[in-house]
Amino acid sequence: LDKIIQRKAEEVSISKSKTSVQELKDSEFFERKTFSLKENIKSKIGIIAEFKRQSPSKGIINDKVSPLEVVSAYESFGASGISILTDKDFFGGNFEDILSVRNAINIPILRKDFMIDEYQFYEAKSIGADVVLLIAACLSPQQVQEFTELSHELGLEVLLEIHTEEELQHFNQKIDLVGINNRNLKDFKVDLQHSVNLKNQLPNDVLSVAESGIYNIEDFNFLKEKGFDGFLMGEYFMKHENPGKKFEE
Ligand code: IGP
Repeated sequence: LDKIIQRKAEEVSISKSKTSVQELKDSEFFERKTFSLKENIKSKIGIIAEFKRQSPSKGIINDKVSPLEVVSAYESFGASGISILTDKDFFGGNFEDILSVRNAINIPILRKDFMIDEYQFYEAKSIGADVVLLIAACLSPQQVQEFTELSHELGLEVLLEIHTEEELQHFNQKIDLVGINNRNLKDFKVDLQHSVNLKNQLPNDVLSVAESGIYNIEDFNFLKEKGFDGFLMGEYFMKHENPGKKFEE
């Protein structure tokens, strides 16, 4: 994670030198009205289906399919929202993956990246994202608060990702959704019961999302029964030749 953050800081400083915040504000998508993931989690099945080509833990998952075909299928089979990785170096994503699908679907898109600088929130809005991920392990509670306020000014919702009890401190009332990562980003181990225990320490009225390592219907049903509102799933769909088809099943 430290390595990713370090690389991300370099990437952001390069982007800043190439494109100003004003130029981002001038983009076609900057003024658009965003879709609400909060609303869609409540009104639909709750699955946030992810487009992910590769990851540090799994290597290449699927590099044969296009974002447009995959996310259109996710939408048509009832996904509440879409998650798209925009990190290039570690996850093989890019902005084009969001830009190329934005006008084709009518459900919220989460820009999945490592957000460490204000600039990236303007960027997220300019490429057509509706929601951003804030990873507690990369940020101070103060930063989470500030980035949440900025996101709301831009019309973006915030999904705060936590994994440990200490990270509960990063929660504040303005946050839209709390994601509990079933996977430890340090050793990649998945522990669903750990997530349930953490969830039980959150205020009751907060929308919760179980993230990662949901590999079968039993996992999904277990988490649903324990009260999770949302389910962020990537590999389960992406490792199939036809990820949208997998969703349908
Ligand atoms: C999806 P999975 O195990 O279903 O492919 O996981 C998603 O939760 C995972 O990609 C993820 C992630 C992250 C990726 C969760 N938090 C933070 C990058 C950064």
